[in-house]
Amino acid sequence: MSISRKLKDQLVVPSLEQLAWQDMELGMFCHFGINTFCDQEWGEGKDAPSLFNPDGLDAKQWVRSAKEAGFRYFILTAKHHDGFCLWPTATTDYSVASSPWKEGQGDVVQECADACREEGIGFGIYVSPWDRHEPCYADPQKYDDFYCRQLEELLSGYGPLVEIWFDGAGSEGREYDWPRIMDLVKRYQPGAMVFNMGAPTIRWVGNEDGVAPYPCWNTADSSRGSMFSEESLKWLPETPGWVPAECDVPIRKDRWFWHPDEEHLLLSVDQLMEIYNRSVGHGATLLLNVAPDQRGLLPEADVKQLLAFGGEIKRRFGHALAECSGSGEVAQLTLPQACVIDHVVIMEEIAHGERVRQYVLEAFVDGEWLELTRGSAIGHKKIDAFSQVTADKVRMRVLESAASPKIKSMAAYRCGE
Ligand code: FUL
Repeated sequence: MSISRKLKDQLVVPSLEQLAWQDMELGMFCHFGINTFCDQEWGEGKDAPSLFNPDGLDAKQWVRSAKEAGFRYFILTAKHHDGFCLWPTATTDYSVASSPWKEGQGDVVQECADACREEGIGFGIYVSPWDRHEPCYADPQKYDDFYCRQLEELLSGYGPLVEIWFDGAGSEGREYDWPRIMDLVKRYQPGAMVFNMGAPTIRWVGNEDGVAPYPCWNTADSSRGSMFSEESLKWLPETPGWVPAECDVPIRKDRWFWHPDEEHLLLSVDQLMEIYNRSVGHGATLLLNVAPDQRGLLPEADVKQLLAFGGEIKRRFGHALAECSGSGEVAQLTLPQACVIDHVVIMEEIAHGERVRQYVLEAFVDGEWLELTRGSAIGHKKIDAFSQVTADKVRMRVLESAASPKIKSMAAYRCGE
């Protein structure tokens, strides 16, 4: 890498909106729609709106569950690939307005937006570009108009939005009018993150298992390899140099929508914690899907698991034994007395960029420094797990950095029994 390129890299920093988004760490994804009533994942757009009748729908239950589990934002599938719209759009009659639910007077997007505002968590929308119902999809220009009108309704009517989720599935080889779409986002929701297409401000991590590779750098230059499609290589020029990753995964293995009798697919709390450590713990954001059932409620078993997961995060990381912050090549904390520890969580001041490139973590045990582990990227957060040691002090020595390291926090924990 040439020196000038390296210097340029060092200067890449997040926008204020990206910083705020990365601080949220945990989002809940919510796949709900006509598929929920058809026991399917990818409807062809032929299922009758009369099937949609979630007569116990309570978006507050969805959002409250997310909030109680410690999630900070919530993303609803306003339109999945089947084209069925969860808001009463003027663009098509393939929507809730043609369903028996609330006699066609309901609006799921509005109910979610209201619930998020009441609970004080961020609201985002997923709007599939690929539309298997809409006849004009075959005509790119006409469909661009149609899709932009849909987006305009959503962007202008339900904000503020923290994220717009553009799903690349089904769109391989298809060009949409991204400059026009991005103009709409900028006009109505300038603070919203744009997921993975157009001029993205956040990126797909490259799998649907909820885990980020390590290292998972935030800079676009070092992350292109993990992008979803060829499309992302043709990003619009205004795509920023800082593009953090979001890790999406459903709480029921490989199932984004609800299906009957599949509680056995629920991930265990241990599996969810493994996912947490490899997403949030690798500096990325975790977007965990929990799908409402045909009543329009999150199933009790899923809520129980979600809350158990949130509880376990708090149990492990809610109380630090000691914490420090500061600038320079060494961050060191002193434990109140010799303590058993098994995790250290480090956060960089990413407002100043991703400065740490290599580090070693050490514990002062029986009068000498013992190496616990080594790492490269820290970024927003790095969770290091290691076998239990009884230590008086912990230090991180930065071995390589792009500029003087700025550590927002380094904290030691005992998570195991
Ligand atoms: C994929 C879609 O095809 C799935 O149905 C789901 O929406 C997932 C989040 O993204 O690309």
